[in-house]
Amino acid sequence: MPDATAVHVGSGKVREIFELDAERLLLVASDRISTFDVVLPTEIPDKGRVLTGLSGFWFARTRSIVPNHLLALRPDGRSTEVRRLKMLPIECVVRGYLAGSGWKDYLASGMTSGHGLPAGMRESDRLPEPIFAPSTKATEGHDENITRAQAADLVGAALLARVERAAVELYLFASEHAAARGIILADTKLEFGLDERGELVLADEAFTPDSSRFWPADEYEPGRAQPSFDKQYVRDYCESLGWDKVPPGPPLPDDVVAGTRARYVEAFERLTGTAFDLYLESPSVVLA
Ligand code: Q0Z
Repeated sequence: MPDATAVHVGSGKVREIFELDAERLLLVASDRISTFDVVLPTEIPDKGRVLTGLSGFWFARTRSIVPNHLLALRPDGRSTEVRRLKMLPIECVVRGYLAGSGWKDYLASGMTSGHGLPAGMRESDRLPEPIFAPSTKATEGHDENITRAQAADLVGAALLARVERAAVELYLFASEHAAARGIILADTKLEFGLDERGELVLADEAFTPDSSRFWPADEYEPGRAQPSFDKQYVRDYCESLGWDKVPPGPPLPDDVVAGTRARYVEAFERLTGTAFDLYLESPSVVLA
């Protein structure tokens, strides 16, 4: 629970945002899970702590690439105090593999986000180099891919160039770290803001399974959609029901909840090298 004085200022599908004072916000990650864009009625215990710990881990390790908004991780393991920034009006997707809307764009046009790609690529293939794919922030529904020219109209060409360099460098760092631990970080969505001095700052969450596609490297097989490291049991269960993917979503049985929790914890432990129980005792271990 946030302080009695914290004012709720926003909700995401699975997170809440509170105002602490003029300079600081509190981000709280719940245990809610969404699949096929629908939040399910059953929670995954500790999912919010896994995602908060992972973000903290990446923020601590990427500070020398770009400064970030993190001020403190609270003892509950699911709340972070952050600097309040002037957020840029674009989402910064970096794609290392051809999946999701990148794959759809490629099939339709041979391009994605204005980048021409080699002919004959298969679904889930690794891209020759990571692609910066900005999108607009939709208030509801899906973010819409935009070209770099459109993104430059929104934030200015000079700032966009800084953002692109930072986003690609961050992706390269995180994807190399993850690959060495058996997790393919296929793509990621980053958000940036400007601080009071006009410095570019990484905000929101960083390289969590909710903001990125995590694929198990040992099951990687291009030419098809890849299983999700974290949500595959949930998707398979939902598919087995023949649910139409229109809300409300189905409740999850205990074995699907337990299997999914175990996958989140496994991703946390592989990527951070820290036992999740240690994180629960002392969340700041991931910042060391
Ligand atoms: C992030 C979001 C969430 C709902 C605003 N450091 C910052 N400064 C200013 N604004 C934000 C941040 Cl992170 C900010 N969001 C996205 C997060 C719940 C929406 F936890 N919205």
